[in-house]
Amino acid sequence: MAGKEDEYDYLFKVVLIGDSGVGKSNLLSRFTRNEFNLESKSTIGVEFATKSIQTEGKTIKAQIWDTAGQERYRAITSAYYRGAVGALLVYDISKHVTFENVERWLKELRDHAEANIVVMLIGNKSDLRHLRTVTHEEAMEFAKKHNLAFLETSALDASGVDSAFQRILTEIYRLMSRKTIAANTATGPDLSRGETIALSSARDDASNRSKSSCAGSCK
Ligand SMILES: Nc1nc2c(ncn2[C@@H]2O[C@H](COP(=O)(O)OP(=O)(O)O)[C@@H](O)[C@H]2O)c(=O)[nH]1
Ligand SMILES: [Mg+2]
Repeated sequence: MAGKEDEYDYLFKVVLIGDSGVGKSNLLSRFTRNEFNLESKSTIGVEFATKSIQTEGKTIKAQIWDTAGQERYRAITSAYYRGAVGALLVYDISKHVTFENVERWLKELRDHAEANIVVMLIGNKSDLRHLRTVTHEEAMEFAKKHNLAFLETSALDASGVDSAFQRILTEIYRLMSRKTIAANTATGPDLSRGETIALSSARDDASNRSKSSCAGSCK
């Protein structure tokens, strides 16, 4: 049934990446369900969750993909990145090694994701001030050098979480509308009526994957 919540102008696939334990699954549950879980469960079992936001007069439906713990073994498959237009690259401000590994995650993106994917660096667990090992300045400098947007968040106290998603989705939208204008002026199709572009395949892929990966194991 097509309810009101199913009406959107654009659907964007965004992936969560970063070391195990940095808070990816909790960022997703905080943003989409306003929930936080103190226990560390490496497998939460959702492949993705969705939430719609408004930006610049458009409704953007974000389809946010979470790993099921494969990052622990550096075994994320290319299907995870397929069709993704954004990535939140997460580290833990209280574990410096997770920040050091950001460089490896950027390489992973270069190898598996679309070249023009929008990447945002997220320093999560900002509530753990007393345990901080990655300074704001250090991360800011790194983000500048690599041309990434950067924000600190706390999935626990919810600070910065909505802003992070809002910012990456708005940036993706702006980038895409600039491209659409360029395509129109270069005899492209008329996309000014708010048609979804090129993401339907990602959507089909998503639902197929959900079905196949749930075969015999999901309740
Ligand atoms: N203090 C604090 N703990 C967090 C935060 N986000 C996640 N955690 C905890 O960190 C652990 C790992 O979180 P999880 O979301 O499973 O990380 P993932 O492996 O990256 O998906 C869990 O015990 C969470 O409760 C946060 O913002 N602040
Ligand atoms: Mg997780």
